[in-house]
Amino acid sequence: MRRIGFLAVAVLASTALITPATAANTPSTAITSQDHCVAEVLGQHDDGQLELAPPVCFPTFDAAMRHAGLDQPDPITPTNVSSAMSATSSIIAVHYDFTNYGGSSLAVSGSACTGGYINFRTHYTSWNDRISSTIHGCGSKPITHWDNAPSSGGNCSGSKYVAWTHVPNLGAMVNATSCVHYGA
Ligand SMILES: [Ca+2]
Repeated sequence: MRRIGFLAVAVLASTALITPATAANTPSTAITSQDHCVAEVLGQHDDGQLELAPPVCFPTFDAAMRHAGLDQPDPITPTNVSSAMSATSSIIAVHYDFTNYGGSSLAVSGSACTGGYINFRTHYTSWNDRISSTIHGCGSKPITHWDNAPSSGGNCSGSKYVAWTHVPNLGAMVNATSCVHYGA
């Protein structure tokens, strides 16, 4: 009986040694899944839908902002980017995966705030029902986060959060925004 008991302990000990190594390897995949992308606006259709270039993504927020045309401060961070944006018109909004400007980001670049919209159910769909906070780059015009939009394409609808400035927490629209108007 004593020998069986010793074997059982030995098996448990070896399992305990293996488990942390496996767990330590797993998160590296999760870490690289955070990315910072720029959505360049190529034009605006008659109904307001923004025509977007394919996403260009970077592992760091600073690299994404420099791609979008900002050159200071150094480094550009999710919390200091608002001051850099106010000195340029290249970025009209930065959306974030988490509240308080955390996690992955999506910068909308190269457009004026004239009421154009992105339907995230048909464009940049990895961001549908995901935005939790937004840096506002439309000056005195609003950026409106909407709950719904047609999955077949078309304009925003449903409940909305009208943002006149930066929003660290979209409240009821956290992980619910499916469509955004820029400048309306
Ligand atoms: Ca939604």
